[in-house]
Amino acid sequence: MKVQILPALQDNYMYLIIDEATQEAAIVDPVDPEAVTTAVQKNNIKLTKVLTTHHHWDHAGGNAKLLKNFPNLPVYGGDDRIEAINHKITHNDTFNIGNLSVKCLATPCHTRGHICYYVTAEKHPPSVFTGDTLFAGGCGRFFEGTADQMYKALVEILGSLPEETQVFCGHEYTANNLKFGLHVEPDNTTMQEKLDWSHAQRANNLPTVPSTIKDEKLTNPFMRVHEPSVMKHTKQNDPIQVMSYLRREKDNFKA
Ligand code: GBP
Ligand code: ZN
Repeated sequence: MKVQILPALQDNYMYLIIDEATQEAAIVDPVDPEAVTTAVQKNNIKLTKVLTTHHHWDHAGGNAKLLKNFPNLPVYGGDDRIEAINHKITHNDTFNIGNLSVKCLATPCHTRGHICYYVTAEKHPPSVFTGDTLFAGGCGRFFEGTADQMYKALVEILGSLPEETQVFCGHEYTANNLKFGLHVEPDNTTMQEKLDWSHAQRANNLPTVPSTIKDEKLTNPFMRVHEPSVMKHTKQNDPIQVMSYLRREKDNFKA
Protein backbone atom coordinates (compact mmCIF):
# COMPACT_ATOMS: atom_id res chain seq x y z
CA MET A 1 0.00 0.00 0.00
CA LYS A 2 1.19 3.48 -0.92
CA VAL A 3 -0.48 6.83 -0.17
CA GLN A 4 0.31 9.78 -2.38
CA ILE A 5 -0.49 13.16 -0.81
CA LEU A 6 -1.97 15.68 -3.26
CA PRO A 7 -2.32 19.25 -1.94
CA ALA A 8 -5.35 21.19 -3.25
CA LEU A 9 -6.88 24.67 -2.84
CA GLN A 10 -5.41 26.68 0.08
CA ASP A 11 -4.86 23.94 2.65
CA ASN A 12 -6.83 20.84 1.60
CA TYR A 13 -5.35 17.40 1.01
CA MET A 14 -6.51 14.77 -1.45
CA TYR A 15 -5.05 11.27 -1.07
CA LEU A 16 -4.37 8.70 -3.74
CA ILE A 17 -4.44 5.24 -2.11
CA ILE A 18 -2.57 2.74 -4.27
CA ASP A 19 -2.50 -1.04 -3.96
CA GLU A 20 0.84 -1.77 -5.55
CA ALA A 21 0.09 -5.50 -5.98
CA THR A 22 -2.84 -4.88 -8.37
CA GLN A 23 -2.13 -1.24 -9.41
CA GLU A 24 -5.68 -0.40 -8.31
CA ALA A 25 -6.27 2.93 -6.59
CA ALA A 26 -8.87 5.08 -4.85
CA ILE A 27 -8.91 8.85 -4.39
CA VAL A 28 -10.06 10.55 -1.19
CA ASP A 29 -11.89 13.92 -1.59
CA PRO A 30 -10.84 14.80 -5.18
CA VAL A 31 -11.68 18.52 -5.09
CA ASP A 32 -9.07 19.17 -7.83
CA PRO A 33 -9.93 16.62 -10.56
CA GLU A 34 -7.19 17.81 -12.98
CA ALA A 35 -4.46 17.12 -10.41
CA VAL A 36 -5.98 13.70 -9.72
CA THR A 37 -6.09 12.81 -13.42
CA THR A 38 -2.44 13.81 -13.83
CA ALA A 39 -1.39 11.76 -10.79
CA VAL A 40 -3.29 8.69 -12.04
CA GLN A 41 -1.57 8.91 -15.43
CA LYS A 42 1.88 9.42 -13.89
CA ASN A 43 1.51 6.42 -11.57
CA ASN A 44 0.14 4.20 -14.33
CA ILE A 45 -2.66 2.94 -12.08
CA LYS A 46 -6.31 2.07 -12.48
CA LEU A 47 -8.55 4.45 -10.49
CA THR A 48 -11.52 2.38 -9.30
CA LYS A 49 -13.15 4.33 -6.44
CA VAL A 50 -13.82 7.80 -5.02
CA LEU A 51 -14.01 7.98 -1.23
CA THR A 52 -15.75 11.12 0.04
CA THR A 53 -15.45 12.04 3.71
CA HIS A 54 -18.27 14.63 3.82
CA HIS A 55 -20.44 16.87 1.66
CA HIS A 56 -18.58 20.21 2.04
CA TRP A 57 -17.63 21.61 -1.39
CA ASP A 58 -13.90 21.70 -0.59
CA HIS A 59 -14.02 17.88 -0.27
CA ALA A 60 -16.88 16.73 -2.55
CA GLY A 61 -16.97 19.61 -5.05
CA GLY A 62 -14.77 17.87 -7.66
CA ASN A 63 -16.68 14.58 -7.85
CA ALA A 64 -18.89 15.37 -10.87
CA LYS A 65 -16.00 16.78 -12.89
CA LEU A 66 -13.77 13.80 -12.06
CA LEU A 67 -16.50 11.47 -13.37
CA LYS A 68 -16.21 13.19 -16.78
CA ASN A 69 -12.64 11.84 -17.02
CA PHE A 70 -13.50 8.50 -15.36
CA PRO A 71 -17.07 7.55 -16.34
CA ASN A 72 -18.92 5.05 -14.12
CA LEU A 73 -16.51 5.50 -11.21
CA PRO A 74 -18.19 4.46 -7.94
CA VAL A 75 -18.47 7.44 -5.53
CA TYR A 76 -18.65 6.37 -1.88
CA GLY A 77 -19.92 8.48 1.00
CA GLY A 78 -22.28 8.66 3.93
CA ASP A 79 -24.45 11.67 3.02
CA ASP A 80 -27.00 12.26 0.22
CA ARG A 81 -25.71 15.85 -0.09
CA ILE A 82 -22.37 14.57 -1.49
CA GLU A 83 -21.94 15.57 -5.14
CA ALA A 84 -22.42 12.64 -7.57
CA ILE A 85 -22.72 10.04 -4.76
CA ASN A 86 -23.80 6.63 -6.06
CA HIS A 87 -22.55 4.26 -3.30
CA LYS A 88 -24.05 5.29 0.06
CA ILE A 89 -22.28 3.54 2.93
CA THR A 90 -22.76 3.44 6.72
CA HIS A 91 -20.86 2.49 9.86
CA ASN A 92 -18.76 -0.70 9.61
CA ASP A 93 -19.44 -1.24 5.90
CA THR A 94 -16.42 -2.75 4.15
CA PHE A 95 -15.06 -2.94 0.60
CA ASN A 96 -11.71 -3.41 -1.16
CA ILE A 97 -9.26 -1.39 -3.22
CA GLY A 98 -7.45 -4.23 -5.00
CA ASN A 99 -6.07 -6.28 -2.10
CA LEU A 100 -6.54 -3.48 0.46
CA SER A 101 -9.45 -3.64 2.92
CA VAL A 102 -11.47 -0.52 3.72
CA LYS A 103 -13.78 -0.16 6.71
CA CYS A 104 -16.15 2.81 6.96
CA LEU A 105 -16.36 4.57 10.33
CA ALA A 106 -19.34 6.89 10.85
CA THR A 107 -18.14 9.98 12.74
CA PRO A 108 -21.03 12.49 12.67
CA CYS A 109 -20.51 15.96 14.22
CA HIS A 110 -18.61 18.24 11.80
CA THR A 111 -21.38 17.12 9.40
CA ARG A 112 -24.13 14.56 9.98
CA GLY A 113 -22.93 12.13 7.30
CA HIS A 114 -19.18 12.32 7.92
CA ILE A 115 -17.28 9.06 7.29
CA CYS A 116 -13.66 8.18 8.10
CA TYR A 117 -12.08 5.38 6.03
CA TYR A 118 -9.84 2.84 7.80
CA VAL A 119 -7.56 1.00 5.37
CA THR A 120 -5.56 -2.13 6.14
CA ALA A 121 -3.10 -4.20 4.14
CA GLU A 122 -0.83 -7.13 4.85
CA LYS A 123 2.62 -6.20 6.18
CA HIS A 124 1.84 -2.48 6.37
CA PRO A 125 0.70 -0.21 9.20
CA PRO A 126 -3.02 0.68 8.90
CA SER A 127 -4.13 4.12 7.69
CA VAL A 128 -7.18 6.21 8.46
CA PHE A 129 -8.52 9.05 6.30
CA THR A 130 -10.22 11.40 8.71
CA GLY A 131 -11.52 14.30 6.57
CA ASP A 132 -12.64 17.15 8.85
CA THR A 133 -13.28 14.98 11.93
CA LEU A 134 -9.72 14.50 13.25
CA PHE A 135 -6.92 16.88 12.24
CA ALA A 136 -3.32 16.64 13.38
CA GLY A 137 -3.53 18.43 16.72
CA GLY A 138 -7.22 19.32 16.43
CA CYS A 139 -10.69 18.47 15.14
CA GLY A 140 -13.36 19.93 12.88
CA ARG A 141 -15.90 22.51 13.96
CA PHE A 142 -19.16 21.06 15.25
CA PHE A 143 -21.36 22.36 12.39
CA GLU A 144 -24.00 19.61 12.59
CA GLY A 145 -23.37 17.81 15.85
CA THR A 146 -22.54 17.82 19.53
CA ALA A 147 -19.58 17.38 21.87
CA ASP A 148 -20.97 13.97 22.79
CA GLN A 149 -20.74 12.88 19.14
CA MET A 150 -17.18 14.23 18.72
CA TYR A 151 -16.18 12.42 21.93
CA LYS A 152 -17.50 9.16 20.45
CA ALA A 153 -15.70 9.84 17.15
CA LEU A 154 -12.31 10.86 18.57
CA VAL A 155 -12.03 8.92 21.81
CA GLU A 156 -14.14 5.81 21.30
CA ILE A 157 -13.88 5.11 17.56
CA LEU A 158 -10.61 6.63 16.29
CA GLY A 159 -8.97 6.28 19.71
CA SER A 160 -9.53 2.51 19.55
CA LEU A 161 -7.53 2.07 16.34
CA PRO A 162 -3.99 0.65 16.69
CA GLU A 163 -1.54 3.31 17.89
CA GLU A 164 0.64 2.89 14.79
CA THR A 165 -2.30 3.78 12.49
CA GLN A 166 -1.27 6.57 10.14
CA VAL A 167 -3.64 9.54 10.18
CA PHE A 168 -4.31 11.36 6.88
CA CYS A 169 -6.55 14.37 7.57
CA GLY A 170 -8.41 16.78 5.28
CA HIS A 171 -6.52 20.03 5.94
CA GLU A 172 -3.05 21.35 6.75
CA TYR A 173 -4.00 23.01 10.06
CA THR A 174 -1.34 21.42 12.27
CA ALA A 175 0.66 24.49 13.34
CA ASN A 176 -2.42 26.54 14.26
CA ASN A 177 -3.91 23.56 16.08
CA LEU A 178 -0.75 23.01 18.13
CA LYS A 179 -0.59 26.71 19.05
CA PHE A 180 -4.04 26.27 20.56
CA GLY A 181 -2.90 23.01 22.17
CA LEU A 182 -0.05 24.82 23.88
CA HIS A 183 -2.49 27.42 25.18
CA VAL A 184 -4.36 24.50 26.80
CA GLU A 185 -1.24 22.60 27.96
CA PRO A 186 1.77 24.99 28.13
CA ASP A 187 3.95 22.29 29.71
CA ASN A 188 3.36 19.63 27.03
CA THR A 189 6.89 19.34 25.58
CA THR A 190 5.83 16.73 22.96
CA MET A 191 3.37 19.32 21.62
CA GLN A 192 6.05 22.04 21.52
CA GLU A 193 8.44 19.70 19.67
CA LYS A 194 5.76 18.84 17.13
CA LEU A 195 4.96 22.56 16.63
CA ASP A 196 8.65 23.30 15.93
CA TRP A 197 8.77 20.35 13.52
CA SER A 198 5.54 21.53 11.81
CA HIS A 199 7.02 25.00 11.23
CA ALA A 200 10.14 23.42 9.69
CA GLN A 201 8.05 21.16 7.44
CA ARG A 202 5.90 24.06 6.21
CA ALA A 203 8.95 26.28 5.68
CA ASN A 204 10.17 23.58 3.27
CA ASN A 205 6.72 23.34 1.67
CA LEU A 206 6.31 19.81 3.06
CA PRO A 207 3.13 18.39 4.62
CA THR A 208 2.76 17.60 8.32
CA VAL A 209 0.73 14.49 7.45
CA PRO A 210 0.57 11.64 8.13
CA SER A 211 0.32 11.78 11.89
CA THR A 212 -0.36 8.63 13.93
CA ILE A 213 -3.03 7.75 16.47
CA LYS A 214 -0.23 7.52 19.04
CA ASP A 215 0.95 11.06 18.22
CA GLU A 216 -2.59 12.41 18.41
CA LYS A 217 -3.09 10.89 21.84
CA LEU A 218 0.04 12.78 22.95
CA THR A 219 -0.51 16.14 21.22
CA ASN A 220 -4.20 16.65 20.38
CA PRO A 221 -6.17 18.33 23.20
CA PHE A 222 -9.45 16.99 21.79
CA MET A 223 -8.16 13.43 22.23
CA ARG A 224 -6.83 14.29 25.70
CA VAL A 225 -10.10 15.23 27.40
CA HIS A 226 -9.38 12.71 30.19
CA GLU A 227 -5.98 14.25 31.04
CA PRO A 228 -5.88 16.08 34.38
CA SER A 229 -3.97 19.01 32.78
CA VAL A 230 -6.70 19.48 30.13
CA MET A 231 -9.52 19.08 32.64
CA LYS A 232 -7.87 21.65 34.89
CA HIS A 233 -7.53 24.18 32.05
CA THR A 234 -11.23 23.85 31.18
CA LYS A 235 -12.37 23.78 34.82
CA GLN A 236 -14.54 20.76 33.88
CA ASN A 237 -14.39 17.19 35.19
CA ASP A 238 -16.68 15.44 32.69
CA PRO A 239 -14.79 14.55 29.47
CA ILE A 240 -17.74 15.56 27.26
CA GLN A 241 -17.95 18.94 29.00
CA VAL A 242 -14.18 19.25 28.47
CA MET A 243 -14.73 18.54 24.75
CA SER A 244 -17.48 21.15 24.58
CA TYR A 245 -15.38 23.77 26.38
CA LEU A 246 -12.31 23.15 24.15
CA ARG A 247 -14.32 23.44 20.93
CA ARG A 248 -15.92 26.72 22.05
CA GLU A 249 -12.53 28.08 23.10
CA LYS A 250 -10.88 27.00 19.82
CA ASP A 251 -13.72 28.57 17.78
CA ASN A 252 -12.68 31.93 19.27
CA PHE A 253 -8.91 31.39 19.44
CA LYS A 254 -6.62 33.60 17.36
CA ALA A 255 -3.47 31.60 16.60
C1 GBP B 1 -7.15 27.37 10.39
O1 GBP B 1 -7.23 26.72 11.43
O2 GBP B 1 -6.09 27.46 9.78
N1 GBP B 1 -8.18 28.58 8.51
C2 GBP B 1 -8.41 28.12 9.84
C3 GBP B 1 -9.65 27.24 9.97
C4 GBP B 1 -12.85 23.18 8.12
S1 GBP B 1 -13.14 23.78 6.46
C5 GBP B 1 -10.81 27.46 8.99
C6 GBP B 1 -11.98 26.53 9.38
O3 GBP B 1 -12.87 26.91 10.12
N2 GBP B 1 -11.94 25.29 8.89
C7 GBP B 1 -12.97 24.29 9.17
C8 GBP B 1 -12.75 23.65 10.54
O4 GBP B 1 -13.55 22.83 10.94
N3 GBP B 1 -11.65 24.00 11.24
C9 GBP B 1 -11.32 23.48 12.53
C10 GBP B 1 -10.80 24.54 13.46
O5 GBP B 1 -10.81 25.73 13.07
O6 GBP B 1 -10.41 24.19 14.58
N4 GBP B 1 -15.47 24.36 5.18
O7 GBP B 1 -14.65 24.66 4.18
C11 GBP B 1 -14.91 23.98 6.46
O8 GBP B 1 -15.47 22.74 6.91
C12 GBP B 1 -16.86 24.47 4.96
C13 GBP B 1 -17.41 24.26 3.69
C14 GBP B 1 -17.74 24.79 6.02
C15 GBP B 1 -18.76 24.33 3.50
C16 GBP B 1 -19.09 24.88 5.81
C17 GBP B 1 -19.58 24.63 4.56
BR1 GBP B 1 -21.47 24.71 4.28
ZN1 ZN C 1 -15.71 20.40 6.24
